[in-house]
Amino acid sequence: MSSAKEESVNAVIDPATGEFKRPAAQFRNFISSKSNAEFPPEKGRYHLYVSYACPWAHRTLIVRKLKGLEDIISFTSVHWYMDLGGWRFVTPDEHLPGDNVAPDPINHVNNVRELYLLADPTYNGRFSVPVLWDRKLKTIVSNESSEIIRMLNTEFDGLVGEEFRGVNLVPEELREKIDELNTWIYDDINNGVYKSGIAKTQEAYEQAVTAVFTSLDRVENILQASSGPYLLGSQLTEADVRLYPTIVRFDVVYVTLFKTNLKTIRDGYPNIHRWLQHLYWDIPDFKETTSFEHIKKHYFKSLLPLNPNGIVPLGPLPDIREK
Ligand SMILES: N[C@@H](CCC(=O)N[C@@H](CS)C(=O)NCC(=O)O)C(=O)O
Repeated sequence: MSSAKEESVNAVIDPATGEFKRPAAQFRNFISSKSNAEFPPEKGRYHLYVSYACPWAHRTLIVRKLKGLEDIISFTSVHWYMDLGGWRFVTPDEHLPGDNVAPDPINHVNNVRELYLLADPTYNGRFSVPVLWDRKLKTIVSNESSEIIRMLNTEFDGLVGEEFRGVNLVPEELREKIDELNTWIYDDINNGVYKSGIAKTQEAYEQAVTAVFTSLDRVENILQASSGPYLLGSQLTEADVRLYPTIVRFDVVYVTLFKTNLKTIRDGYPNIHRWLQHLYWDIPDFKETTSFEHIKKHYFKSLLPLNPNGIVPLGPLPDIREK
């Protein structure tokens, strides 16, 4: 018998092949500093709704900090538990770890679904995070993390402190290389772990898990040959930011829950491991946006078809090794 939860996971499974297919996001507006833009950059106007557990939302929290946007764009994280009703905000009496895990301070709704319906009562897509909300027009600017981080990277430079104007995660001379890395890292690693974990046939799983490890091998070689600590040498770029949320979840969640268990990062990929430890321990923006409690509880307790009793593994310990 298939539970309602399984049906919700089945909604994105290709019935012919058993493969997981992630549907495209539907709110695709851009904040722009060009004159007469519908969504101009403004201090205090935009709010990010995220989950600390979600790797796509995690990117937006990292870029918000790297770009010095903490006083310009506020944020709220939902509860780590995503049930059949989707993501919900905590109630005033619930106290979870992490900054800004709070009841919705802007729209005072109970859950992310209600937020989407405020923006568009006819909306019939997925109720996903992250959501970039416009307080002024009371609508969703974007629910696509890859585009949100591009806006944060460039469009607020007139408002951020001087030291952050020089931070450019997609410098023009590296843009092509970043886009190329992003494409296969998204398909095979960021989304690849989900394709492995949610596959409904042995073939779909094996194909996905093979792609995950082929591409991790490729990342390992790139980092080994790199002239600096990052994927593209001495400069931290968007490609590192987009890879990090998956790698930091890899050993603690994906290896067990998603069966991506041919190797671990900590014992199988010395260069990726060193890169991960550097980002986590040396650049506070990465550690401060990483909550292993939200991450582990979310995956092991919300994706119940994969872990029916909702038991959260104690290991691996530590979550991430000291350098
Ligand atoms: N295209 C989106 C994908 C975001 C996404 O899939 N978020 C997941 C959580 S990790 C979600 O909110 N899922 C809820 C749902 O599909 O109902 C992005 O990158 O922003």
